[in-house]
Amino acid sequence: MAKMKIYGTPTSPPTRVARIAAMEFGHDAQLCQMAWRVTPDELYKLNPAGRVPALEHDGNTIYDSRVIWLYLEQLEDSRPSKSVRSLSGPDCWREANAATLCYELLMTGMVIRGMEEKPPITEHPYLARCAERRLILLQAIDDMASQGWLVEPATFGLADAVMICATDALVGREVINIYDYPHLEGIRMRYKTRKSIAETLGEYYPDQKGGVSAH
Ligand SMILES: N[C@@H](CCC(=O)N[C@@H](CS)C(=O)NCC(=O)O)C(=O)O
Repeated sequence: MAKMKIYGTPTSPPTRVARIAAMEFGHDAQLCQMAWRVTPDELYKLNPAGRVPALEHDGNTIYDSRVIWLYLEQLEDSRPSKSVRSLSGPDCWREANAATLCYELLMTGMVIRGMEEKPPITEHPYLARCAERRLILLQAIDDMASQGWLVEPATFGLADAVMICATDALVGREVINIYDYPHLEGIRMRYKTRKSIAETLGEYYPDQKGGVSAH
């Protein structure tokens, strides 16, 4: 069988979520670099939405990191480590809400960054709306974390993965100070040594810096 492929970029947070999923479920996926600014047509052929990540496996092309996580979770030859929490079971909806808020946080970073590209749209009211949403989300997710979220501290799930990828991108681009969110920082620290988290971390160069100050 052909090797599993994930199309995306090393610093794309949702691409990282997909790569984390592959590692957590015991698959050796190849990252195929696909920059939407450089090769847009190639990407549209793969995913009509023109977004990364996309997963290629066994004749299937799956897009959207959340769906990729679900796909891999249900794959017959997936071998998750014991600590990987399933999205089914009693905590399913709590986990789903947590993951949704973490995805919303991830999207605020991308919208702000996209709107700040050249030519910049620095005055657009939606920019302020996203910056506001980001602050409220960070506070809400930090509060959830302080109450024993993410579902069960000893386990690792989609919500943790998305939170870590979203906040890594914000911290790496110096948009937020993570110490303002001590419970999130605690969870990030706990997972810093997790192989999938450590091995998928991209480098944020100064010219990639985007977003507006969170303060
Ligand atoms: N909901 C999607 C979001 C994917 C996404 O927006 N990826 C960004 C890269 S980080 C992208 O492809 N952007 C291209 C664009 O905005 O046109 C997922 O979770 O996979």
